[in-house]
Amino acid sequence: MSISRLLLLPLFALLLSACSQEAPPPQSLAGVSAASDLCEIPELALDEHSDNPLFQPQVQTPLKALDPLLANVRARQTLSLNGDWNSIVDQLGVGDASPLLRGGVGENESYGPHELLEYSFKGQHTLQVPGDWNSQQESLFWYRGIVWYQKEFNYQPPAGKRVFLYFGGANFAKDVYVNGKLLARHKGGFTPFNTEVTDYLKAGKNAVVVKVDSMSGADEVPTEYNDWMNYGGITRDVMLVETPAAFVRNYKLQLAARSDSSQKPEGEQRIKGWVQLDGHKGEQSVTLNIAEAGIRKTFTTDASGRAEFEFGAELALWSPESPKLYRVDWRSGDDQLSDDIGFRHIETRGEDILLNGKKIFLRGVAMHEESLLRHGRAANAADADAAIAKLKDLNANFVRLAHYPHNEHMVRAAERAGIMVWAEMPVYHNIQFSNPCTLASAKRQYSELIARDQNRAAVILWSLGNETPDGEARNRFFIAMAEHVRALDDTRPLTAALLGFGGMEDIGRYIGLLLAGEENALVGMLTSFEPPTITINDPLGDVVDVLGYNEYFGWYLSGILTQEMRKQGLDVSEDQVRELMLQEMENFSIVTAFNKPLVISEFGAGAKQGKHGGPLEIWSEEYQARVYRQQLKMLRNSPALRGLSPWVLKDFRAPYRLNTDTQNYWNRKGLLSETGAEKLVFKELSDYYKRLQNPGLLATQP
Ligand code: GCB
Repeated sequence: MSISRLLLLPLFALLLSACSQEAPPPQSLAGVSAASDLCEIPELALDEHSDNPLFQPQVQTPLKALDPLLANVRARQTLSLNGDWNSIVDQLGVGDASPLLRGGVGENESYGPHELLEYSFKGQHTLQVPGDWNSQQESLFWYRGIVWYQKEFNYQPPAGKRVFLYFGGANFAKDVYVNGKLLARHKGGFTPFNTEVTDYLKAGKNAVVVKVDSMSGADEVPTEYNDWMNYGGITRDVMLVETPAAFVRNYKLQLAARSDSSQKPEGEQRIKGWVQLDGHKGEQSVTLNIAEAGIRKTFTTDASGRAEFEFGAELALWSPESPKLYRVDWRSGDDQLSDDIGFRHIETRGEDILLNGKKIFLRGVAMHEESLLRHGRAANAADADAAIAKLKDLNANFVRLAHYPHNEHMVRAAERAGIMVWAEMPVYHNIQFSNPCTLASAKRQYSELIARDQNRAAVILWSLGNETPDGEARNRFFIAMAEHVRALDDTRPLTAALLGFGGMEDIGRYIGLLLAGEENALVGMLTSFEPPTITINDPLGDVVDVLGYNEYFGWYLSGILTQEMRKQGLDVSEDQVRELMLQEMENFSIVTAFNKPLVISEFGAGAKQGKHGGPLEIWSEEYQARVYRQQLKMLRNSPALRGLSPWVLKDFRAPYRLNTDTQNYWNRKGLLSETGAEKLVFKELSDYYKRLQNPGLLATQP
């Protein structure tokens, strides 16, 4: 083929087209926020059954809206509803209504020997809560749809107290019935919610029924089309939470952003925040006690129960080296609530990330919420401890909790262990960026996450999304999201994992010319060129504070380039391209069009643990380790680099991965196998991070 054709390789048209099925036409930003209420209209039951006389669709409307989230529920008096729940699989979605279902499964009717009722929880089907159904029953492994859950329990409602039913998370849409009444509806698989049940519980036997639908829908966050298993079910803790009639519902207690306290004396730390009561009458006083720091303050709320405050304090600051937490006690009337809270500053300045005013380098890894102790979703403190132990073995100080909010056990364990956290919303690839309901859903889920984690010093970054294709609607969506998140929390930088194709064609040309030069001495002699520079220029970079960037030069790119070169008539083998890519990668550099810190939020390669082979053998542990070695050398050329979270800690379930020989529906890019066995690459990365810990090395120059 001619060199000139090679120079014009449209290499990334291929990749771009995969991501560019643009959503409906853009709307004005004003329309986007104003229309969000529309999304609260309950969905009608399925019309496709309307010609079936036995199925009478009913509009099921919850009796009330969800109550604002209760903070730190595990520090309160609770009754756990974890354990075995009865279950009914409802593949056709008929459980909501039919004359033979007498109002639907949620009503939890019982029947006598002469009555016909076409559902019952009395069969032998149970599911463990918390837990996903896919990994509990073989017959449910691939199931995506509706399962009804039922739990009966004895309870004596405590006199004078209020009771809330709290869910740590359940995937995806839920209708919650208490003693036959539909009380609450929630959408979103990874954030907590609660509903007050004081008036709906009785002394003695009570029942909670939850309809869980694991299908999210094209207009939701996330959609169905993701590179991870859509684990369905009540995947996190469920409990009843008891409170006094008036109580502390939530609070924010963190150091003020430094810019915010710039008027204050140099070096003084300032705690800034708010407390929100529930059930109070008029103004009310609230006391905050942080005994170890000698802090005792009394605030008076306004009539809505809210008090805002800011005051100076002398505190030992939280950091990975010293993850100091203070016992914090709130008191108001009959209520008392304690928490363990760390205080630290996190900010960016130019290309640096500063923790407590000092430059840091994030030595991390990305992980999905999968247990290291068994198959399926991670759900409890033991799962969190197992993950933290591995992060420590890796000499990491940072974790990207991809691609959605992980459970609270994990975030709190990270905080105790001094692991900094990147928290993320599942705005993944292409969602309906122009749809106001999609934006409303993303905003609401972010509000729920912030309401849960705003006091966690470990959380240093709020990520808005992952690999979203550039476009006007997408940009407006993220501007609105960023505004929303910053209004709720201005103390943490925002990030997102960006796509960036600036420079990719240069890589193609560079590798192509080297190959052509190997074949043709004249080309080799006449060609002189510089190794490529990849420029991150996604306009989303303007919106966020820290630039995440995902790249797979040592993995996908060589395969794509080979195909493209062959299409252009160049007779190359994938081996040749891979070898050259791996040799040359260390000369590439990644720069950004923004004066902001860069975190390589993903890079990686697949390997089947136990498979060994030569340095070019795909799926071998050796090849994966080689990709890491070359990647790490390459990253020395990136002046803005301030952290890494390679993909990914452990092999994870992914129906996307159809190579039944080596993948078998697992994404094999883990440093650990699906059972937690270390691959060669684990040591490669842990040794590298060990070297970075060495104070003799400049933290920002790997
Ligand atoms: C990515 C995605 C991640 C995938 C990964 C892969 O860029 O962000 O969700 O799992 O690549 O393995 O291809």
